[in-house]
Parts: sequence; structure tokens; C-alpha cells
Amino acid sequence: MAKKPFRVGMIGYGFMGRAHTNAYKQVGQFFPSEHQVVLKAACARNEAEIKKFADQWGYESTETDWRKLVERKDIDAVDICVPNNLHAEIALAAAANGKAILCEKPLAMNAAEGRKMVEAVERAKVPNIVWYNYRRIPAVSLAKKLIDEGRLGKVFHYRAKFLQDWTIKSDLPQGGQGLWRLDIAAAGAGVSGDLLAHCIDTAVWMNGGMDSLCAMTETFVKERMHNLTGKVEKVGIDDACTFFGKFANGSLANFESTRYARGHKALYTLEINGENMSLFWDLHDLHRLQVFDYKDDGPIRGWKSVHVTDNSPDHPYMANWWVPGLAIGYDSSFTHQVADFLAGLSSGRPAGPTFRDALETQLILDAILDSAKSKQWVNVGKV
Ligand code: SOE
Repeated sequence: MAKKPFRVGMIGYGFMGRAHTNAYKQVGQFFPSEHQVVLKAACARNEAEIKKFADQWGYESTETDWRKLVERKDIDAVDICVPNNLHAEIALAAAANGKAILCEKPLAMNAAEGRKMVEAVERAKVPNIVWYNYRRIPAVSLAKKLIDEGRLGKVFHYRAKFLQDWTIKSDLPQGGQGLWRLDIAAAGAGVSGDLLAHCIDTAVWMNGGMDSLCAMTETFVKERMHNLTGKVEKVGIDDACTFFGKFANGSLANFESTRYARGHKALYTLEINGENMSLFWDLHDLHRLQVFDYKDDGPIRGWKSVHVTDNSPDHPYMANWWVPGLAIGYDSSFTHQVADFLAGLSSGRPAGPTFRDALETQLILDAILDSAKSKQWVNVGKV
């Protein structure tokens, strides 16, 4: 039977442009569906660079103006892979043109902007999703399954951290290609929006919403040369952020992120402690889920390390890959996201996180920055 084309227009060609495109190319081989992804067009202002990207990754055509791309009749879905300050404008135009939207995280610069994006996609009734990819690492998806099965019992604690070290050098400039994450005007926030956003998305997905929190941020390097102006300018982003809070289910939240943890490249860890079970996961050992089950026999009760690579339905997504015991990687989380998104189009049950789901993360991010500024506990706004 002929497959339904799913014609993608990609905006951006950086790290995430490559990660998403790789997923579009892989998905049909490993997760066949009624859809056939077609890499229709890639778009960026720099014509030479976008042509190079399109040639390398197999896009049929290029555009240098995203407005033209979102109006093209031969595009079904727009993938937004550009700095955060452009997400809202592009999403609003894509929704108005009836396109499905796959938006890189975080959804927006702040919750007010995110809310407009939610309204736009819901008004236009276009499928939408945000690329919080870590939900779809099989070991993380397994943790969610165990929680949903009620195996943990009452949850007491959720803690997560995301540590990196790539901005320690004080002469690293801010702004422009590759460094826009340090520029407040392009990013909207620092490690809170870039790294903690991932931790918060996973946490809310697994453990429900958060009621209130208290946060502390620090900017260790106060001024950096700005690549776009050529001048030394104030740094407006948070270099590090720590917060604790309370989930609606009564459990306590404890989160940390920084780009100043020398030696850590992308150390995302999460742990959840329930009355019957604890779970721990570490991105540097991503195929393992550490499980402590209090119901185990006393003499052999202890932490076990589950290698989440069985190709049975017990281990999410793994039946579609290799043979038991063989690991997959970071890139597969994006492939899983496309697979789920396409399955959602077919079933009418949209895969998350939708824009609405991601707004909840955005409200927590706003509360973090408010709390750090006011040095007060802050209630998290309601979706
Ligand atoms: C920052 O270095 C970064 O690339 C984030 O932007 C990504 O979202 C994260 O997954 C890895 O780190």
C-alpha cells in the first residue's frame, strides 16, 4: 500500500538540525508506519551553508527565508531548530499555514510566549510536539512505565541534575553561531532553560506537576565579548541554577544544573524514591536503569542494574532494534520521538510532550527565574 508522505521542512542546521534529520532518515527503517518521511526542504539564512547541509543530509530543496518555507504547499510539517527567540514567531506562522510543528526545546523564551504558541496550534488544530528527547531513552521510558504501574507506592523524593563544563573559560565569547546559548536575547535563559528544562520535562511527565519552588542562580562570568556586536557585554544568562520545590503529589524536588562542573560533559542524572522502590538513571550510562525493590528477598535485597536492551515489549522501543543485549544510543531517542509522533498522527492520540505539556515546563522555568530574582518561594503558574 502506498504510504502517506510526511514532508518535512527543517529550519536550522546546527547540532539539533542534524539530530532531528538523522531521526527522520532512520525512522522508516526501524519503526515502519503508514507514513513515509520526505526531507522536502531545509532552510537557513546562509545560502551556502544550508545548501551544504541539504546535500549532506538529503533534503530535496533549500530556502533562505523561513516565511517562504512555512507557506510552501508541498510541506506538511515544520521542524523548528533555531535559537529560542525565533520559536514563537515561526510556530505562529506555521500554525496559521496549517503545518504540523515539531519544535526544539524549550518551547519558548517564557511562559507568556509559550501560551500564545499553545493557543495558535490548538486554534489551528495542527499536530505539535516539543523535542524533549530524553523521555524516549528506553531506560527512562521503562522508569515511567514502572511508576505508572504503581510499583513505587507513595513518592517522597525526585532529584535530578544536568552538569556540563563547556563555558568555564572566561574568554569564551557569547552570541552567534554555536554560542547563542550564552546570549540572553537569543536564549531567554541560561542553564535553567537549556538543561534544567530537560530534567523538569522528565520529572513532570513521571511525577506530575509542581506547586511551588525556591531557586538560586549564579552568573560566574559577568561579561563576555559579544560575537554579533564585537563589544564586551554583560552576560544575562544563568550559568548555574539550583532549586528545590514541592510536587503536587507531596514529594520533594531537588534539581541542579551548571556549565561549570569541570569534568562533566552532559551528566544528566535522575532519581526517584518511593516507599516500595527507588529508580536511578544516568545519561552517561544511558541503557541502564538502577532499581532498588524493597519487595526483594531480604538477604539479596539491593540495587540492581537493569540493562534495558531486551527486545521484548518489557523494554520500550528495543524490539525494533537489534538482538537482546546490544545497546542503542542518544540519537535513537530522537528516532523514537518521530516514530511516536507519526503513530500519534495515525491513531489520533497525539504523542507528547505537546506544546501544552511543554507550557508546564515553561511555567516552572519562569517560577525559577522569579524566585532567584526575588529570593522568595514562588508558586508555579497554572497551565
Ligand atoms: C547544551 O550543550 C546542550 O546541547 C543542550 O542544548 C541540549 O538540549 C542537551 O541535550 C545537551 O546539551
